Amino acid sequence: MALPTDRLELNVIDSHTGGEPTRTIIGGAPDLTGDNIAEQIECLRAEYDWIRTALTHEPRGYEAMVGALLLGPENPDAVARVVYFNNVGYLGMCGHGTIGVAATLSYLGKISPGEHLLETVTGDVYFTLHEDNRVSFRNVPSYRYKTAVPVQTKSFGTLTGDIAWGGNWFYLCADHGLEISINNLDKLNRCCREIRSTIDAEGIGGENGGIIDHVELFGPPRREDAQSINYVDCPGGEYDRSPCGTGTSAKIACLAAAGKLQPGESWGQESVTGSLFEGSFEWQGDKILPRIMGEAFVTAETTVVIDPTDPLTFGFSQKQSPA
Ligand code: PYC
Repeated sequence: MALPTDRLELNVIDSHTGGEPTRTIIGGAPDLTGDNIAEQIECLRAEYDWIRTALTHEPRGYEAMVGALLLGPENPDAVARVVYFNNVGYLGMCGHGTIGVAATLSYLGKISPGEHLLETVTGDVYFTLHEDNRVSFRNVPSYRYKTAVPVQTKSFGTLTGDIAWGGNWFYLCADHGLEISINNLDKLNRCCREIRSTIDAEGIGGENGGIIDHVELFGPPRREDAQSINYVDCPGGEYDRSPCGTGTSAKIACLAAAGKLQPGESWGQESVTGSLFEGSFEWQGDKILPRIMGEAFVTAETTVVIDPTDPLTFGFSQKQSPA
């Protein structure tokens, strides 16, 4: 990777979805080579990874930030192709990011209420911008892969959880015994770190060797309109401030597989910060098509200056990259 030697500007719109930030790049990014989105992501990773680090690390960003790079779509009916990234790498799908991108496109006057198509590396995602500015999206096919998988931890004993796909791979656990609360972040984080380290050490994975890079802990909700509260540990060691769109999809896939949620029935998923996603599903063969609804608000329009004379222009990280 060659770092830029000239001063550059990246135009971004920041938003938050239920507290979780999305930084959408709307200008200044270089053209990516590649015949498809997977090749374009490879080009971004190999040639321009400094864009990711500059935008999601201090001092120009912070590590909870999820980035979204908008590219021209292949399908003329799609509003954009989107690549999601975070403080340690590139994400398959991102639910809160999809809601954030929709709010950003609406803020820019590029879309009106109605249904729109986004291309992601995990497949096509249709989202609906509602009249009240809320956004729902139909996620990629999701499914429970394994049930009641035991994982030993040093501090929390042997836990059990399901493994499910919701656009990313999740280990979903409810028997951790911890309070899911913003006042308990250190223990929640430690529990997820220990689960991740056993999963990595024992080679526990998703289908076809898929890497489980998200851990989701559940508990009884505080909100009356929710059925569950979650704490979601993301690949870079940050927690999702929102209920996590792909995590809620994975949860709904597990509920559907267990016969605990019926098609069309609503599931209120509260986040550790108290925000809410509403989810439901329909069957597609033996998988589900989840529909997730949430809201996002634009927080800033920013020109990020990449100044090669600044020794910290490409950011510094306090987190370790996942395996
Ligand atoms: O909402 O799917 C999501 C997500 C993944 C990582 C952070 N948010």
